[in-house]
Amino acid sequence: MLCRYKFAWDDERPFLFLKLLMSLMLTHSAVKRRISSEKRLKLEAGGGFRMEKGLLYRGKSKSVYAEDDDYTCILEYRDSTTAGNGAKKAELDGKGALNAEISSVLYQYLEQNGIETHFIKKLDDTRILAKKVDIINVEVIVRNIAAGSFSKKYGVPEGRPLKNTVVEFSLKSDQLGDPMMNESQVTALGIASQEELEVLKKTALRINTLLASLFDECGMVLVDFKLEFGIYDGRFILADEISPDSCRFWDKATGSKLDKDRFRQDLGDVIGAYREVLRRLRNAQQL
Ligand code: ADP
Ligand code: AIR
Ligand code: ASP
Repeated sequence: MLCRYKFAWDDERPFLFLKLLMSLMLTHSAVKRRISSEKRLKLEAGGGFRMEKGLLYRGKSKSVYAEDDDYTCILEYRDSTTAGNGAKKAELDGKGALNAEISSVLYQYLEQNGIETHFIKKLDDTRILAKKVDIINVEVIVRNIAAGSFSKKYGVPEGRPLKNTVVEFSLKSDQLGDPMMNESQVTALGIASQEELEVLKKTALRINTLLASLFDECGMVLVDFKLEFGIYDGRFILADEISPDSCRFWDKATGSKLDKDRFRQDLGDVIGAYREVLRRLRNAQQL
């Protein structure tokens, strides 16, 4: 019967059929979109459909809350600790408060030295008020001494000084394991332009100089660290945190690790080390 059907331009039946098919397809994709956005909210807010009031994002160790305006947000530092992009997890009593304080002290020091950061003020032990930024999807890693993934990837013994400071970029993606990217990959994906990368590198190196000097005064070697930048009012500013969770610090005299490697490598007394970092920073003349 279908074979005998003859099409005529004034016959509306095929068009009615097409219209029906299209509306079915549109309904299907709208439902799919709704389900996937609900799934995303559920994942980002930590697994429950009922979201905590004002919660914009629940990360592995911090939560971001909305403020009444569009320009600020509240960052809450939690005790949750992860390594290997979430593969290993623990709750470490007091870590949130220690990181909130260490990061606040360091961001105020950077501000005093001409680096614009998202830090506005500390609200209480674990929460800070920050400028709300659009995070750039690359992590900027600065290395002074070989350690961690650099040592592993290139077969270099941990602790070997590097002939020049290394600046690396990696895609901010837990699912993909934060893969390292070269500059042409960052620009090819439209994450940042070459000019913007130059600004990020220059700022990261300036931050390295400032922090290395401060930590040296505190009897610690700044081995490496990770930075995140965001766009605020059309400018790149430093966001996220600088803390023992995002840096490697070694005691200058003994080489003892005073950062999240204690958790990653099961060295014990993680909180004792973080407390020691804060104690030394509080005694620093430069602050
Ligand atoms: P992750 O997202 O890797 O699990 P966190 O647990 O630290 O990391 O979550 C905090 C999130 O908040 C991060 O994704 C970070 O990029 C984002 N963030 C940090 N500072 C700001 C800010 N000022 N404005 C908006 N988002 C921010
Ligand atoms: N880092 C990278 N991703 C998340 C974090 N916190 C930090 C590490 C380390 C530096 O970046 O804490 O200070 C380099 O990490 P890695 O694993 O590449 O050697
Ligand atoms: N920041 C990542 C995590 O929290 C990677 C790491 O620190 O090992 O899992």
